[in-house]
Amino acid sequence: MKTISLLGFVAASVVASAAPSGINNSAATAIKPFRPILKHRESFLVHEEPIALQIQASQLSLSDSALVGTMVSDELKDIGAAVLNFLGAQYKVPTSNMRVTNAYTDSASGITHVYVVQTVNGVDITNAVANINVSKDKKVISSSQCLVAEAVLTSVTKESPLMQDESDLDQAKQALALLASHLGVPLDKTATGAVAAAVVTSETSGQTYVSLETVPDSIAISGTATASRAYVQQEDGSLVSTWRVNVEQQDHWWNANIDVAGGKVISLVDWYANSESYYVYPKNINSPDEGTRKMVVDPANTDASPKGWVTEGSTYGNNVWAQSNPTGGNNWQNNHRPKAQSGNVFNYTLDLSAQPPKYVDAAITQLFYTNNLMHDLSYIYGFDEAAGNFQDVNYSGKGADGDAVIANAQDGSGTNNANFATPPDGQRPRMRMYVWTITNPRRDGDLEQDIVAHEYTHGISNRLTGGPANSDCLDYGESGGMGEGWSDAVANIMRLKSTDTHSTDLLLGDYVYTKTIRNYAYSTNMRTNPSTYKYLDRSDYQEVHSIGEVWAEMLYEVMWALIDKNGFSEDLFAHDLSKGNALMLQLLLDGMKLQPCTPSFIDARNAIIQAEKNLTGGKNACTIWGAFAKRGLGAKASGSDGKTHYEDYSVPGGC
Ligand SMILES: *[C@@H]1O[C@H](CO)[C@@H](O)[C@H](O)[C@H]1NC(C)=O
Ligand SMILES: *[C@@H]1O[C@H](CO)[C@@H](O)[C@H](O)[C@H]1NC(C)=O
Ligand SMILES: *[C@@H]1O[C@H](CO)[C@@H](O)[C@H](O)[C@H]1NC(C)=O
Ligand SMILES: *[C@@H]1O[C@H](CO)[C@@H](O)[C@H](O)[C@H]1NC(C)=O
Ligand SMILES: CC(=O)N[C@H]1CO[C@H](CO)[C@@H](O)[C@@H]1O
Ligand SMILES: [Ca+2]
Ligand SMILES: [Zn+2]
Repeated sequence: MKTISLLGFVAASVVASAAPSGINNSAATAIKPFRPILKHRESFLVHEEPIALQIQASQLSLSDSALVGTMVSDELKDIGAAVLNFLGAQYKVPTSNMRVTNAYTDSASGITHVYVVQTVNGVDITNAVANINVSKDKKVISSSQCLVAEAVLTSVTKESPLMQDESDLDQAKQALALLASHLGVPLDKTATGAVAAAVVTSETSGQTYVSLETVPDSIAISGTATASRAYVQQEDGSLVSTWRVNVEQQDHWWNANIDVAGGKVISLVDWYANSESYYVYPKNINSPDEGTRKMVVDPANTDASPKGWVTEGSTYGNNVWAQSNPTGGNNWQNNHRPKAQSGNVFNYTLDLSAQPPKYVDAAITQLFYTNNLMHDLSYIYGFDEAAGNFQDVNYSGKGADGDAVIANAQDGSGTNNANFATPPDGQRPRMRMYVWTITNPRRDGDLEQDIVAHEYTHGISNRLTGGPANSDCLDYGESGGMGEGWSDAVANIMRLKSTDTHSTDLLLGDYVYTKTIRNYAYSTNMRTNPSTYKYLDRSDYQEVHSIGEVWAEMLYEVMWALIDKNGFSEDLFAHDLSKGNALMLQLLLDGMKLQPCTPSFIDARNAIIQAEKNLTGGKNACTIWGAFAKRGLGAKASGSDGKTHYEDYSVPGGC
């Protein structure tokens, strides 16, 4: 493994050590909400022909408990009753086994929303629900439901829904104890015995539940919890009788369903916004030069990061551990990380007129955010677990795990640079971001997306070229140069805006360095950026960053040619491959997987052409050839490391 830096002219002084051992497994063990994924859940139905409800004013003999309480008008009650009849007829389920939990008419749209839950033995089946939308003229315009079939309902043994005796109170306590173990704060027998339990009837809802008192603080901050009877349908639609236990902790408010007989937690919901918020420069703002920070809520992509980005309350999670490292040393596990406010809110002051150490928490947050963005984006485009990506836990079971990125903000081992070290799959890569001394106050690379994107892309290209286990494929010469080039190219794709045109030039590192850190701006104008294939023969173009600049410029041409032909996607995360910029990113990653170890420019170009052929059947082949040919890497170009590079400006026959 070697450490690859952003710039050629500053050598990185510290070589990354092998993956540290003894890593905390907390990313894997954090308590996360879950629920049965119902196989029979019906997707949201919009009724093209709205279905008229049979409203029979006040004539339906529904028991009071089937309708919501005092806030509901007679008209809503009639609609509610008619909705229950509609569901009963439509899905062949007994209306006596349903109740309306809410019904209200939206004052703007005039649509009435009716929410229904199924019941058995007078107890709610918490996840057997239906939502029905009713138009002003009392027609069902749309609906969704995951109701339990009648046969399942009748199979449930009759039992008393009310908790009247000692054995019920005891079960409620056992349910609390089972939840406590699940939450990692077990209650022993004595502590369970010390919990006081009593049956209470709510004055507002009339519902009966067990109130649990003298609960240890570790489980419930208030010392109290509640438990009530419920049923839950499992993935296959069968029912399990549960206790629904509600406890509030410091940073969570759990509502759990516990199968006491089976000794396990069936579902777990966190009423605390199970969310993550970051006050950061969002993905369309490359640096402080382009705009201000915003609160970004729940940015994690659910395919790429199904359990979110944050493990718990600080800047570490399954994809990246971000921390400061002012000494520049090799330790990182116990380095400083900002602590989030309750509910994973990361919001720290950033005064750009101060020196970077003054805003280190904002910097670490930004670095954490951008690394996770890179993880999710590259995952969507095929740098996933099987392809050797960077994750502590590989949810698919594919690829090697235990290799989330170590990302050091304001690392003290250097200045005016950044670097990334990529060991093989299963070992942690390390990103080090430095402070830049060009300006006063100094500027922090953590705040500049193109720099972080450049570094992360070293990880992508190294793991994808030659397979996840081989990190030795992009070492020096043309392949090492293209390693730099792909990193600039991905940074460019990410920062391009819908308002940009051919006359927009992109300057890598322009926030920290105040101008481009490369020889030329990235531009489709031959005068602004004259780089061509022949440059690889120049004595001043033997260093990887210079070679990479030529490659990135060619890719910049390809990107624009694809955008010209196919249009621009505002959101790369939508993975809309019919658009030029998204297609470009896809072809780059696909090409990396196809190309050989230590590829030449010609190999890498051919891999991109082949990837495109495989993806679209070659619809853009001539477009891509044209863009490469513009910079001298046309059909008859030849050359490789140690050999003369012959330019060619032609495209293959047939184009
Ligand atoms: C109707 O209800 C569904 C949930 O079942 C909801 O997602 C949808 O937005 C509602 N439609 C209208 C038109 O209000
Ligand atoms: C490791 O986990 C423990 C709790 O299990 C936690 O206190 C500690 O901070 C974790 N280490 C890191 C580096 O976050
Ligand atoms: C961020 O925190 C500051 C206080 O430090 C607060 O004034 C501001 O409203 C918060 N911003 C957001 C978007 O929550
Ligand atoms: C070719 O494309 C198909 C989908 O069109 C994809 O499944 C396959 O992985 C691709 N193969 C290569 C070698 O890129
Ligand atoms: C090859 C490898 O390490 N696979 C692991 C992927 O992750 C799963 C779950 O974390 C492990 O069980 C596998 O061993
Ligand atoms: Ca991995
Ligand atoms: Zn680099």
